[in-house]
Amino acid sequence: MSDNDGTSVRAAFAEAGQGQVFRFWERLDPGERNRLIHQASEIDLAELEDAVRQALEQSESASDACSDLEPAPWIPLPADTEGERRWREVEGIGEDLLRMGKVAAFTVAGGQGTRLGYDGPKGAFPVTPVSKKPLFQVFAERLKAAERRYGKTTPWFVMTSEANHERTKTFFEERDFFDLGLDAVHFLRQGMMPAVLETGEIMLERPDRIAMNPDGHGGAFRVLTKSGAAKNMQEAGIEVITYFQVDNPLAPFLEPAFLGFHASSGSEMSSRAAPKTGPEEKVGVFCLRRGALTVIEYSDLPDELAHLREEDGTLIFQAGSLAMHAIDPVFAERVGRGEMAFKLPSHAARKKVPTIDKEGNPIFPDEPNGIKLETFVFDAIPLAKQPCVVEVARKEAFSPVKNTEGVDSVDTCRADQLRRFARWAKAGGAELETDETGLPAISFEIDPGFAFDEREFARRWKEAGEPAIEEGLVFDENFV
Ligand code: UD2
Repeated sequence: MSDNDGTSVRAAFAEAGQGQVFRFWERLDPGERNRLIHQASEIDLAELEDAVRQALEQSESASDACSDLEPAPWIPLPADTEGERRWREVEGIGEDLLRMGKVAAFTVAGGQGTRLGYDGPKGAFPVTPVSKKPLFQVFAERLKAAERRYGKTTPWFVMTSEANHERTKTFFEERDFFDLGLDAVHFLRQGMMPAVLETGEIMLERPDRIAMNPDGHGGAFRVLTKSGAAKNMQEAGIEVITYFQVDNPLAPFLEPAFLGFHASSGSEMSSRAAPKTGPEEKVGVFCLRRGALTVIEYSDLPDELAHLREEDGTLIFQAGSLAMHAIDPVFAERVGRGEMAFKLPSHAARKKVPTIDKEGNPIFPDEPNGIKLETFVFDAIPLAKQPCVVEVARKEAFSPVKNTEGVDSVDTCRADQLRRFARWAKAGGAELETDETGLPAISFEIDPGFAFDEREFARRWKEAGEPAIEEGLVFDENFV
């Protein structure tokens, strides 16, 4: 702030057509004025204007942008011995990266989780079927298991936002960082953007407060750069950032084969995909647009393209994005700096934004009344060299908790975890009753601390004397 009464900030806002931000100025007390000026001075008005213009143009031209799309090629799961050989080869490359400590994990956990209606950081949500371990613990245990297996600590970066940063940190502190060690976990608070009206005017949440929201998961690049984390990673010899969302307890973010494909193809950003469950599934789709690999979000993919099918019934645009990527830290830093050729586009999300009326009384709208401006991490893919897409078996890798009921809910996630445990147990030789969907008749749990994958489960279960699997049994780190 260059002046005590905020004159220059207010003048800059007035000049940018945003003078309404200070419309209650006369009735604010000195403390409120200070807070508002402080908040306003953190907004880059030129960047905001750019973002608004672009986001609004993009909403208008979304269908044009889809006029020349083709389905994207991907590396399929191994289907024959040659495929298996190739996967084993790249698996070795990925294992070497883990062994040499060249991998960092990155979780986006800055979202507001409104659909789940959970009051707390989403990563604190109890997710496992028996011991109700929170999502963060599941990931921490996978990191621990990798450390035991490869002998190197994989640093973990957790992206938070203003709304949940403190609570997320406290959650980890109270649980002693799940034994990962204080130095292995890093919290990065993502940036915020003001909410705007269709006219581009900044909205107020209170007479002395601008309505702000997290800048989208694309903010990952910016915070990695601004905080110096991307640079520190490079100095520490990190070559791959393995990116995943906090809502998916099955996320195979340390799977060596994927890391290996990424590293061996010279890719700056690689992604995982699985065939969509149907045209309506709410996941983005990998496409080629004028030859460039890109993700088209489900809401932007025209219905007629989403429903196109091959003769055998498979969807033509079938490569669903599961929001898992491998990213080169040098590339991340370049995107985070936001220079011309590496600038992520802004998207407009029309949402219910708590605001105030002309008199300053609070309004909690029933309908969308404002625009949140966000960038998306997958918009970096067309900016990357040699981006590649690698298939993953959905049942092993993807079951997000997003809703209280229905698809992607607490129940579907619980059932998918149980199906995975049952598959591993049966493959290892255990007797277990399951229904036609593979759901076991009993609830039990295999924690990452016990087994990292199916092969490890079989070995440890045998070593433990092939115990019978009963209701409520938890195979955890200490199980013998
Ligand atoms: C996302 C993808 C969708 C598909 C699906 C898979 C988008 C726009 N769509 O849908 O294509 O891959 O996931 O599950 O991403 N987050 C932040 N900061 C933010 C906003 C979000 O950290 O400012 C995190 C959030 O905590 C969550 C993740 O990003 O972990 C995804 O956000 P979402 O739940 O809004 O995305 P969704 O389910 O619409």
